[in-house]
Amino acid sequence: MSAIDLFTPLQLGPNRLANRMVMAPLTRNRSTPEGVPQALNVEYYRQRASAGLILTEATCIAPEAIGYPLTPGIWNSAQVAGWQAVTDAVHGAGGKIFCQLWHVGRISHPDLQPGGQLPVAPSAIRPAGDAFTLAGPKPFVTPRALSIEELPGIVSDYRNAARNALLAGFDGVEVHAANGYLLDEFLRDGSNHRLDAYGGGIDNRARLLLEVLGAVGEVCPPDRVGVRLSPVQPFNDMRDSNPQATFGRVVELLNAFGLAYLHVTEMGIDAPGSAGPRFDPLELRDLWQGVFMTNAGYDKTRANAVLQAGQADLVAFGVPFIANPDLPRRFQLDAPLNPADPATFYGGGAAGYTDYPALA
Ligand code: 8OZ
Repeated sequence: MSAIDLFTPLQLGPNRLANRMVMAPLTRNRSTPEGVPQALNVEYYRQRASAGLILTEATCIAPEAIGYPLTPGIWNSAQVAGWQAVTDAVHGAGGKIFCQLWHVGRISHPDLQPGGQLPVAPSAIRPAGDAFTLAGPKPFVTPRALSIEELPGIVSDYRNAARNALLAGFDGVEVHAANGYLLDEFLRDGSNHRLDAYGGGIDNRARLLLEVLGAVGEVCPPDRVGVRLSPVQPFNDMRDSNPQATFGRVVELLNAFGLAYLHVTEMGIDAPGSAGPRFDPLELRDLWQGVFMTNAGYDKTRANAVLQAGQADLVAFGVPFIANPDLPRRFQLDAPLNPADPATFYGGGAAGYTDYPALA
């Protein structure tokens, strides 16, 4: 047991976090059609600057990385300018903010791709389910397997996006390697059936992620880079035959990079019908030699308990930050929380986005 709680500051590389409460990355589908953050998005993030650290919504690294309408990007100068207004607002309010770098892989649709092309993936395996297109849900298509010659281009897109993130004033970046998107599709054996150096054994499946981190590290100091993993997240038709072994080895490999933190979401751990392979996130915590961020369904009591037990150093809160822009203050005062309205999570305007009230 320790005296650390959610309100104990944390030095994270060069960034001093005022508290241990992280705003989780939250897709809200309210950018312009060109993927540019706008004034409404600036206001949303500014309202939430009392989080110790804000992780942006997943942000596309290239036009091919897009899988949902109205999600932001960070590959061009208009997007960088849009994000600069966000980071200025958050910094002006005393906060810290990292940009989450995203390539959706197969979780897309030709309607959302440049030139109507097929989405790309490690292997040509169609996920069950529907893509969200501007015309509504449409069944996922079978993606095109990336050739080995194309992978340096993907790595380079991550490097470019990280460089742009720093140009836009972000305090760091989080590489999104979770939830069934491209990097996670490489990590897990349900979606990666490759026979080359990027498939098969775990070290091969982790190769693209490690190359991405190497490239991002060329333009952004590693102590300003985090990684998000989701070992048992079934979302997006994901599975792995042995998540404990896969992600244990991934974490061992990640130790070499001197990253700011490792972010592990426990989503899916008690999903109905997921009595699949055994998984204990604490084993990853023990293997990891740096700052450990946990996530998924925590409230104040459970979050303080894991911090005090040394089972995590940071806790990311998603839905509570949607509905409570001043969540740290509410936790500090034990004030009641606003309930969140799922009907306004994805898409729309200010309603359910910037109109949740702060305490008087
Ligand atoms: C919900 C809806 C759309 C995208 C993730 C980026 O799961 C997402 C996402 C979540 O990481």
